[in-house]
Amino acid sequence: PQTIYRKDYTAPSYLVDTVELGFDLDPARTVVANRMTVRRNPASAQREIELYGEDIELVTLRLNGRTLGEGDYVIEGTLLRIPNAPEEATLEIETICVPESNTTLSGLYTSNGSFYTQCEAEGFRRITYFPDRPDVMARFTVMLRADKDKYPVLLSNGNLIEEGDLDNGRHYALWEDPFKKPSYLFALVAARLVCQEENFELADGRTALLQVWVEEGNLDKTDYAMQSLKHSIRWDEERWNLELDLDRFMIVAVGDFNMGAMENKGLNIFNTKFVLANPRVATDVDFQGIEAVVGHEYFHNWTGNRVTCRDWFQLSLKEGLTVFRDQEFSADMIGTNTGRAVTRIDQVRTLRQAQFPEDAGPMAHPVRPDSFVEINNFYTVTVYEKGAEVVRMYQTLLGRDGFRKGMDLYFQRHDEQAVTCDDFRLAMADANGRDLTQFERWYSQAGTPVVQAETRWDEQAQTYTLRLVQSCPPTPGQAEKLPFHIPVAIGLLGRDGRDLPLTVDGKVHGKDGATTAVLELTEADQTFVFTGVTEQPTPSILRDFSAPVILKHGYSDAELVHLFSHDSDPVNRWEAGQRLAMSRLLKLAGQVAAAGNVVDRLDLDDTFVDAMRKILVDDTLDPSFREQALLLPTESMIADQLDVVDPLAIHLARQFVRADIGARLRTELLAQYDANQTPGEYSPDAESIGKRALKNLALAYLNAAPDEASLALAQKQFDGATNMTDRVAALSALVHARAPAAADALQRFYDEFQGEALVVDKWFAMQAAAPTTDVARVRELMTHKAFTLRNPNRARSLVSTFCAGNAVGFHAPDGSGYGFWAEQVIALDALNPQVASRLARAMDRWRRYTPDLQAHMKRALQQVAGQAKLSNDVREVVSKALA
Ligand code: B3K
Ligand code: ZN
Repeated sequence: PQTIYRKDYTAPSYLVDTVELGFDLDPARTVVANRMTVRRNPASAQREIELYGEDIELVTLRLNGRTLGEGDYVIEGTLLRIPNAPEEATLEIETICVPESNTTLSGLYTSNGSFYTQCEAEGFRRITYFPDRPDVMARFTVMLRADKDKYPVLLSNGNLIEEGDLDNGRHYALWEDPFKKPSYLFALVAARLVCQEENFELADGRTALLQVWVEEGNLDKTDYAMQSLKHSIRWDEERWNLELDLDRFMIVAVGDFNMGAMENKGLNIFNTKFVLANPRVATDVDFQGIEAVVGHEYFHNWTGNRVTCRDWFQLSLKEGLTVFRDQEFSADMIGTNTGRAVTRIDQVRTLRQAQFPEDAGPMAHPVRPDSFVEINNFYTVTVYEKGAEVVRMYQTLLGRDGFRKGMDLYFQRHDEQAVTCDDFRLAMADANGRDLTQFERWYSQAGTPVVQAETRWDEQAQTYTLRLVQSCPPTPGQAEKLPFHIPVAIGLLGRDGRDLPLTVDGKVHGKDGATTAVLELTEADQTFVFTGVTEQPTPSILRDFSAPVILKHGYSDAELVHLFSHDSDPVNRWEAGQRLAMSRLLKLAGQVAAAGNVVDRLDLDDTFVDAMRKILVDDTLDPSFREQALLLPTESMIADQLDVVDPLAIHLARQFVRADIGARLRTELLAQYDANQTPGEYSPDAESIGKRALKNLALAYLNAAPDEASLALAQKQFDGATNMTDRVAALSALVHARAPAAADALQRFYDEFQGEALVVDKWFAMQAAAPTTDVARVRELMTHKAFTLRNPNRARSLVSTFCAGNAVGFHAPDGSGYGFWAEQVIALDALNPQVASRLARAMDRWRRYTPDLQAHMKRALQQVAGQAKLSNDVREVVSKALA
């Protein structure tokens, strides 16, 4: 496979003004007629028309009415070139594709007998020949023709112009998108669906028709998506002054989908997982996911669609920015300070759980990558979540108002253009009169920066000196790194736990009561001096996680307990607890490993348990915050701190801590379990979600070292649950406690919900993640009648959850987990390379495991790499892992 480099970018040779597409939809043979007007791009020296096509049969190709024959054009792989083309031309292309056998779910495919499309990144070329690249933006008109009985609903982008009946039981619909767009935003749906709809008044007085389309039996699960859509529209108007630019906005849910959702202009297509919800089938986390993803896709209408990417290396331009926007949306929807902080804590957890490991592994890449083999492999936590952190840092550096000015300038300059990350950065710089040249390194350098802090209080001079030293480890292709421009938000706590006033390098902060200063670390080694510091402070560094870095500071336990008890910044307050927990977990994991993975004579100190107790019972704190504060770092976060990873030792150590907390805080946990019940009608508001989270965490701790009473509590909750959140929490407690009643509960759960695909996914996932589950059990589950590899959600629920979410089972000492992984990657790759490639990444960090495991892992990777027939997607991942 060929590597594509950012530095090789050239402008498109021809531009497309209009595209008229005609579809005769048939699962076995869909005929696509494409008529487009093209003209030479003055910005290009190239004189050939370049079109892409993949897995489609070319029937005819006409240029200005003349049918082209062999010799008039050249097809090499996916590229079709027409040399000697005139300045302007009308191209007419007829192609055939076979949606029902398209298992890749890219391009035009069928799901449960209906038609759907997914074109980002390069799926449009699987529908027709086209300059399928994001910097070619055209106006689309789409005629859909299909059997009326089987496909009563015909949808595409933009506005419905006309619809009617044809002969032979067929009907048609004509759609026109008033905005020019890149081909990756094209979509069509032809299906048997029903919708919830509503007319919604926009800020400027216009009315838009909002629709949520689902299969017949799911109309009782569309309320929350509709509500989230309305909230999203309002929020974009209020916070950014951005309006819906169409008369109609549609969301369609489909059961077979590679990702979460897709922002096609005016016709968002969603994985059912991010649309369908009611209290019976969806958990609090599902409701939150729906709000975030509905928001995300809607916000793309401006950040992605109106202003799009010049090329796929710029992906984070739209994704990092849109993730930042959906994060801010979710935070604003909660509104309270603690609520916002809890969403921020969730973001930090995601970064540490998934992005830091990616940044330290063989697939590490900058937020704006320099090269790729398969672009679909670069829809990563780095491009999305680290990209969002980069956007957030502008806001931290420029302030909310300054950031808003930058956004306004960005839209003013680039509306209806395809631009780069540099364009965004320049809009931020110019709108604020700032030089953000150095900030560019956040886009170009991979790896997680490490910031080492040293502090010294001078009692005589009443000064407090903070020295920050930054470095960044090498990543593939980047041995040396230059210093980043890092906003470091800091506060100083006095002995009484309150924030001290701040004067840094002569600049007084906190005149307006603010006790956090944003320092700008730009050098490799830089010192900041606080004056007027009358007592030895405890530093609260990197408040609100002001930069995606690893902060090292030699905190004592006493300082951490002080921060954990008092820090006015909830994120750093949580962070102090995580540091306390991590040091214990690392020590215990070492002891377990040294004892040959036996849990023997381990001990958890009172300092830690008391600190946890204090937070647990502090009723002045929101339950949602207490839940976060009591959650231990995950096994993979612990693994990330170790040079040699022994997954079983980590698991045993963490289980020991959970069980010990469960036993020693028993009374308090029971009290919180009772105090945080949410009787009455289920509501997914932040306060209720927080209570359920704390209550269910208490249940999990109580069942980490279960006695009869805690098992009975879980059983009682399972039997009496009136919502899915409480039901799965109870079931999971039973399963993880290896309760004798677990098998029966699992069976009852399945029997009750077997008609709900998304709940069946939960059923598989819960078993896949259970520490009692080994490869043999997963294989057994794969023979279940409800299992199929063809549905991405189902494949992920069992196979990916086991490989990426069950360290004990997956890393079995005999290597059986890795053999299973290789087998499934190969099987999935033949069906759906994108899903296979995600699974392939479970082996990314194989070099960090114990020597025996490493050897097994290497063999499994080589087995996959040795396949003669492999997609570019999987090939890129395994060869980078082995490199
Ligand atoms: N932009 C899409 C992702 C498409 C992925 C293609 N492999 C969803 C999103 O980020 O909103
Ligand atoms: Zn997105």
